[in-house]
Amino acid sequence: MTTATNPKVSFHDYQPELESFRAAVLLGLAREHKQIPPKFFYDERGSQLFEDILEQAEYYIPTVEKRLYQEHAADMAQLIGRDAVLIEPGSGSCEKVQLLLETIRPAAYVPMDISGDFLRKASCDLGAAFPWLHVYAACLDFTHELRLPAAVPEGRRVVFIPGSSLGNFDLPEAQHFLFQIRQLVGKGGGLLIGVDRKKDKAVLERAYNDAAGVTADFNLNLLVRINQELEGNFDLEAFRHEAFYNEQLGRIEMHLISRKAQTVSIDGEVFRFAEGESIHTENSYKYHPQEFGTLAQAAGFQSRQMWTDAGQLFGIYYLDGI
Ligand code: AVI
Repeated sequence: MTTATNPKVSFHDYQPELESFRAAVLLGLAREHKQIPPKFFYDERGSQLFEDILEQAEYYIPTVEKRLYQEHAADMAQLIGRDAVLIEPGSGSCEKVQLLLETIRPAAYVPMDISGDFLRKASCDLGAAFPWLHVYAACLDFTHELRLPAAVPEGRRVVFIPGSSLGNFDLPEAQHFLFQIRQLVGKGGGLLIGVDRKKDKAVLERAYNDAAGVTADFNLNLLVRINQELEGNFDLEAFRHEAFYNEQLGRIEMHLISRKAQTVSIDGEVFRFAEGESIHTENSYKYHPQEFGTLAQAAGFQSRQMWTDAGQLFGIYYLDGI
C-alpha cells in the first residue's frame, strides 16, 4: 500500500507477533541463571535511553562508524553497484543509510522493523528527504523472518546492517541470521555490515559503564518496565548495573545484581534473589576480523573488503554471497 503523500513510499504490514514480555520475564526469572532477553530493553523510555547512550563519549561505536561511512562511501558504492535493492533489517530511524544513499543510488530501499509506527514515520521522512528514492517498508520481526514485499523490483540484493547489532546475537543465532541473509540475497548478492572489534578490555568496559550512568539507567529500566507493566515490586535501589568484558567468550556481559537477599513479586509470582545474584540482560560479542570472516564464510559469504579506523575499534565489511 502506498502512502497518501508520496507514491514512491509503500508500507507492507506482515503483522509480526509481539513476543509476550510477561512470558519472557516469568520464564527467564525462573531459570537457574536468571535472564531477560535484551530485546525487552526497548520500550519508549528504553529507546530514548539508548539514543542517549549513542551520545556518550565512552560509547565510541556511533562516531567511529559514521566517520567510516563518510570516508569510504564511494568505495562501498562501487562494490554494491548502481540500482541495487538495498535491504536494512532493524532499520529503526534509518539514520545511517542516509550517509550512503546519494552515493549508492539504489533502485529500491527496503527498511524492515518490528515497530510499525516507527517504521511508517521513518519511511515517510526518508521519502521526503530523498524524493527520487523508492521505499518499500516491511513491518516484520527480522529475527523470525526476512521477506521482501512482492512489489520490490528485481535487482542485485544487498543487505545493510550498521551499528554492530549482530553482536547482540549468541553465536548459533548469529550464524543462523547470516545464513538467512545469504538465502535472501542469493549468490552474487552482498552484505554491508558493521561489526565491533575485540580490543583493550578497559576501552570496552568504559563503553558500557559511562560516567553519566546512562547505560546503568538503560539496564535498570527493565525493572521499571516490569514494575509498570507486570505489577512487579522491584526496589530499584536494591539492584545495580554491572557490565564487564568476558575475555574467554569475547563478549561484554550486562547484568543487574541484587544488592541483598530479597524476594520480588511479579504478577503474583514470587522470585528469590540471593545477595550478589544476577539477572543476565545482554551480551555484546566482539569479533576479530578473521573470526567474523570465518563466521560469514560458514554462512556462504566471502569477505571482499573491510574498512577500519586508525584505532582499530570498529570494522565495516563488504561480503559477496558465494
Ligand atoms: C544495540 N547494540 C549493538 C548495543 C551494543 O553495543 O551491544 C546495545 C547496547 N547496550 C548497552 N550499550 C549499548
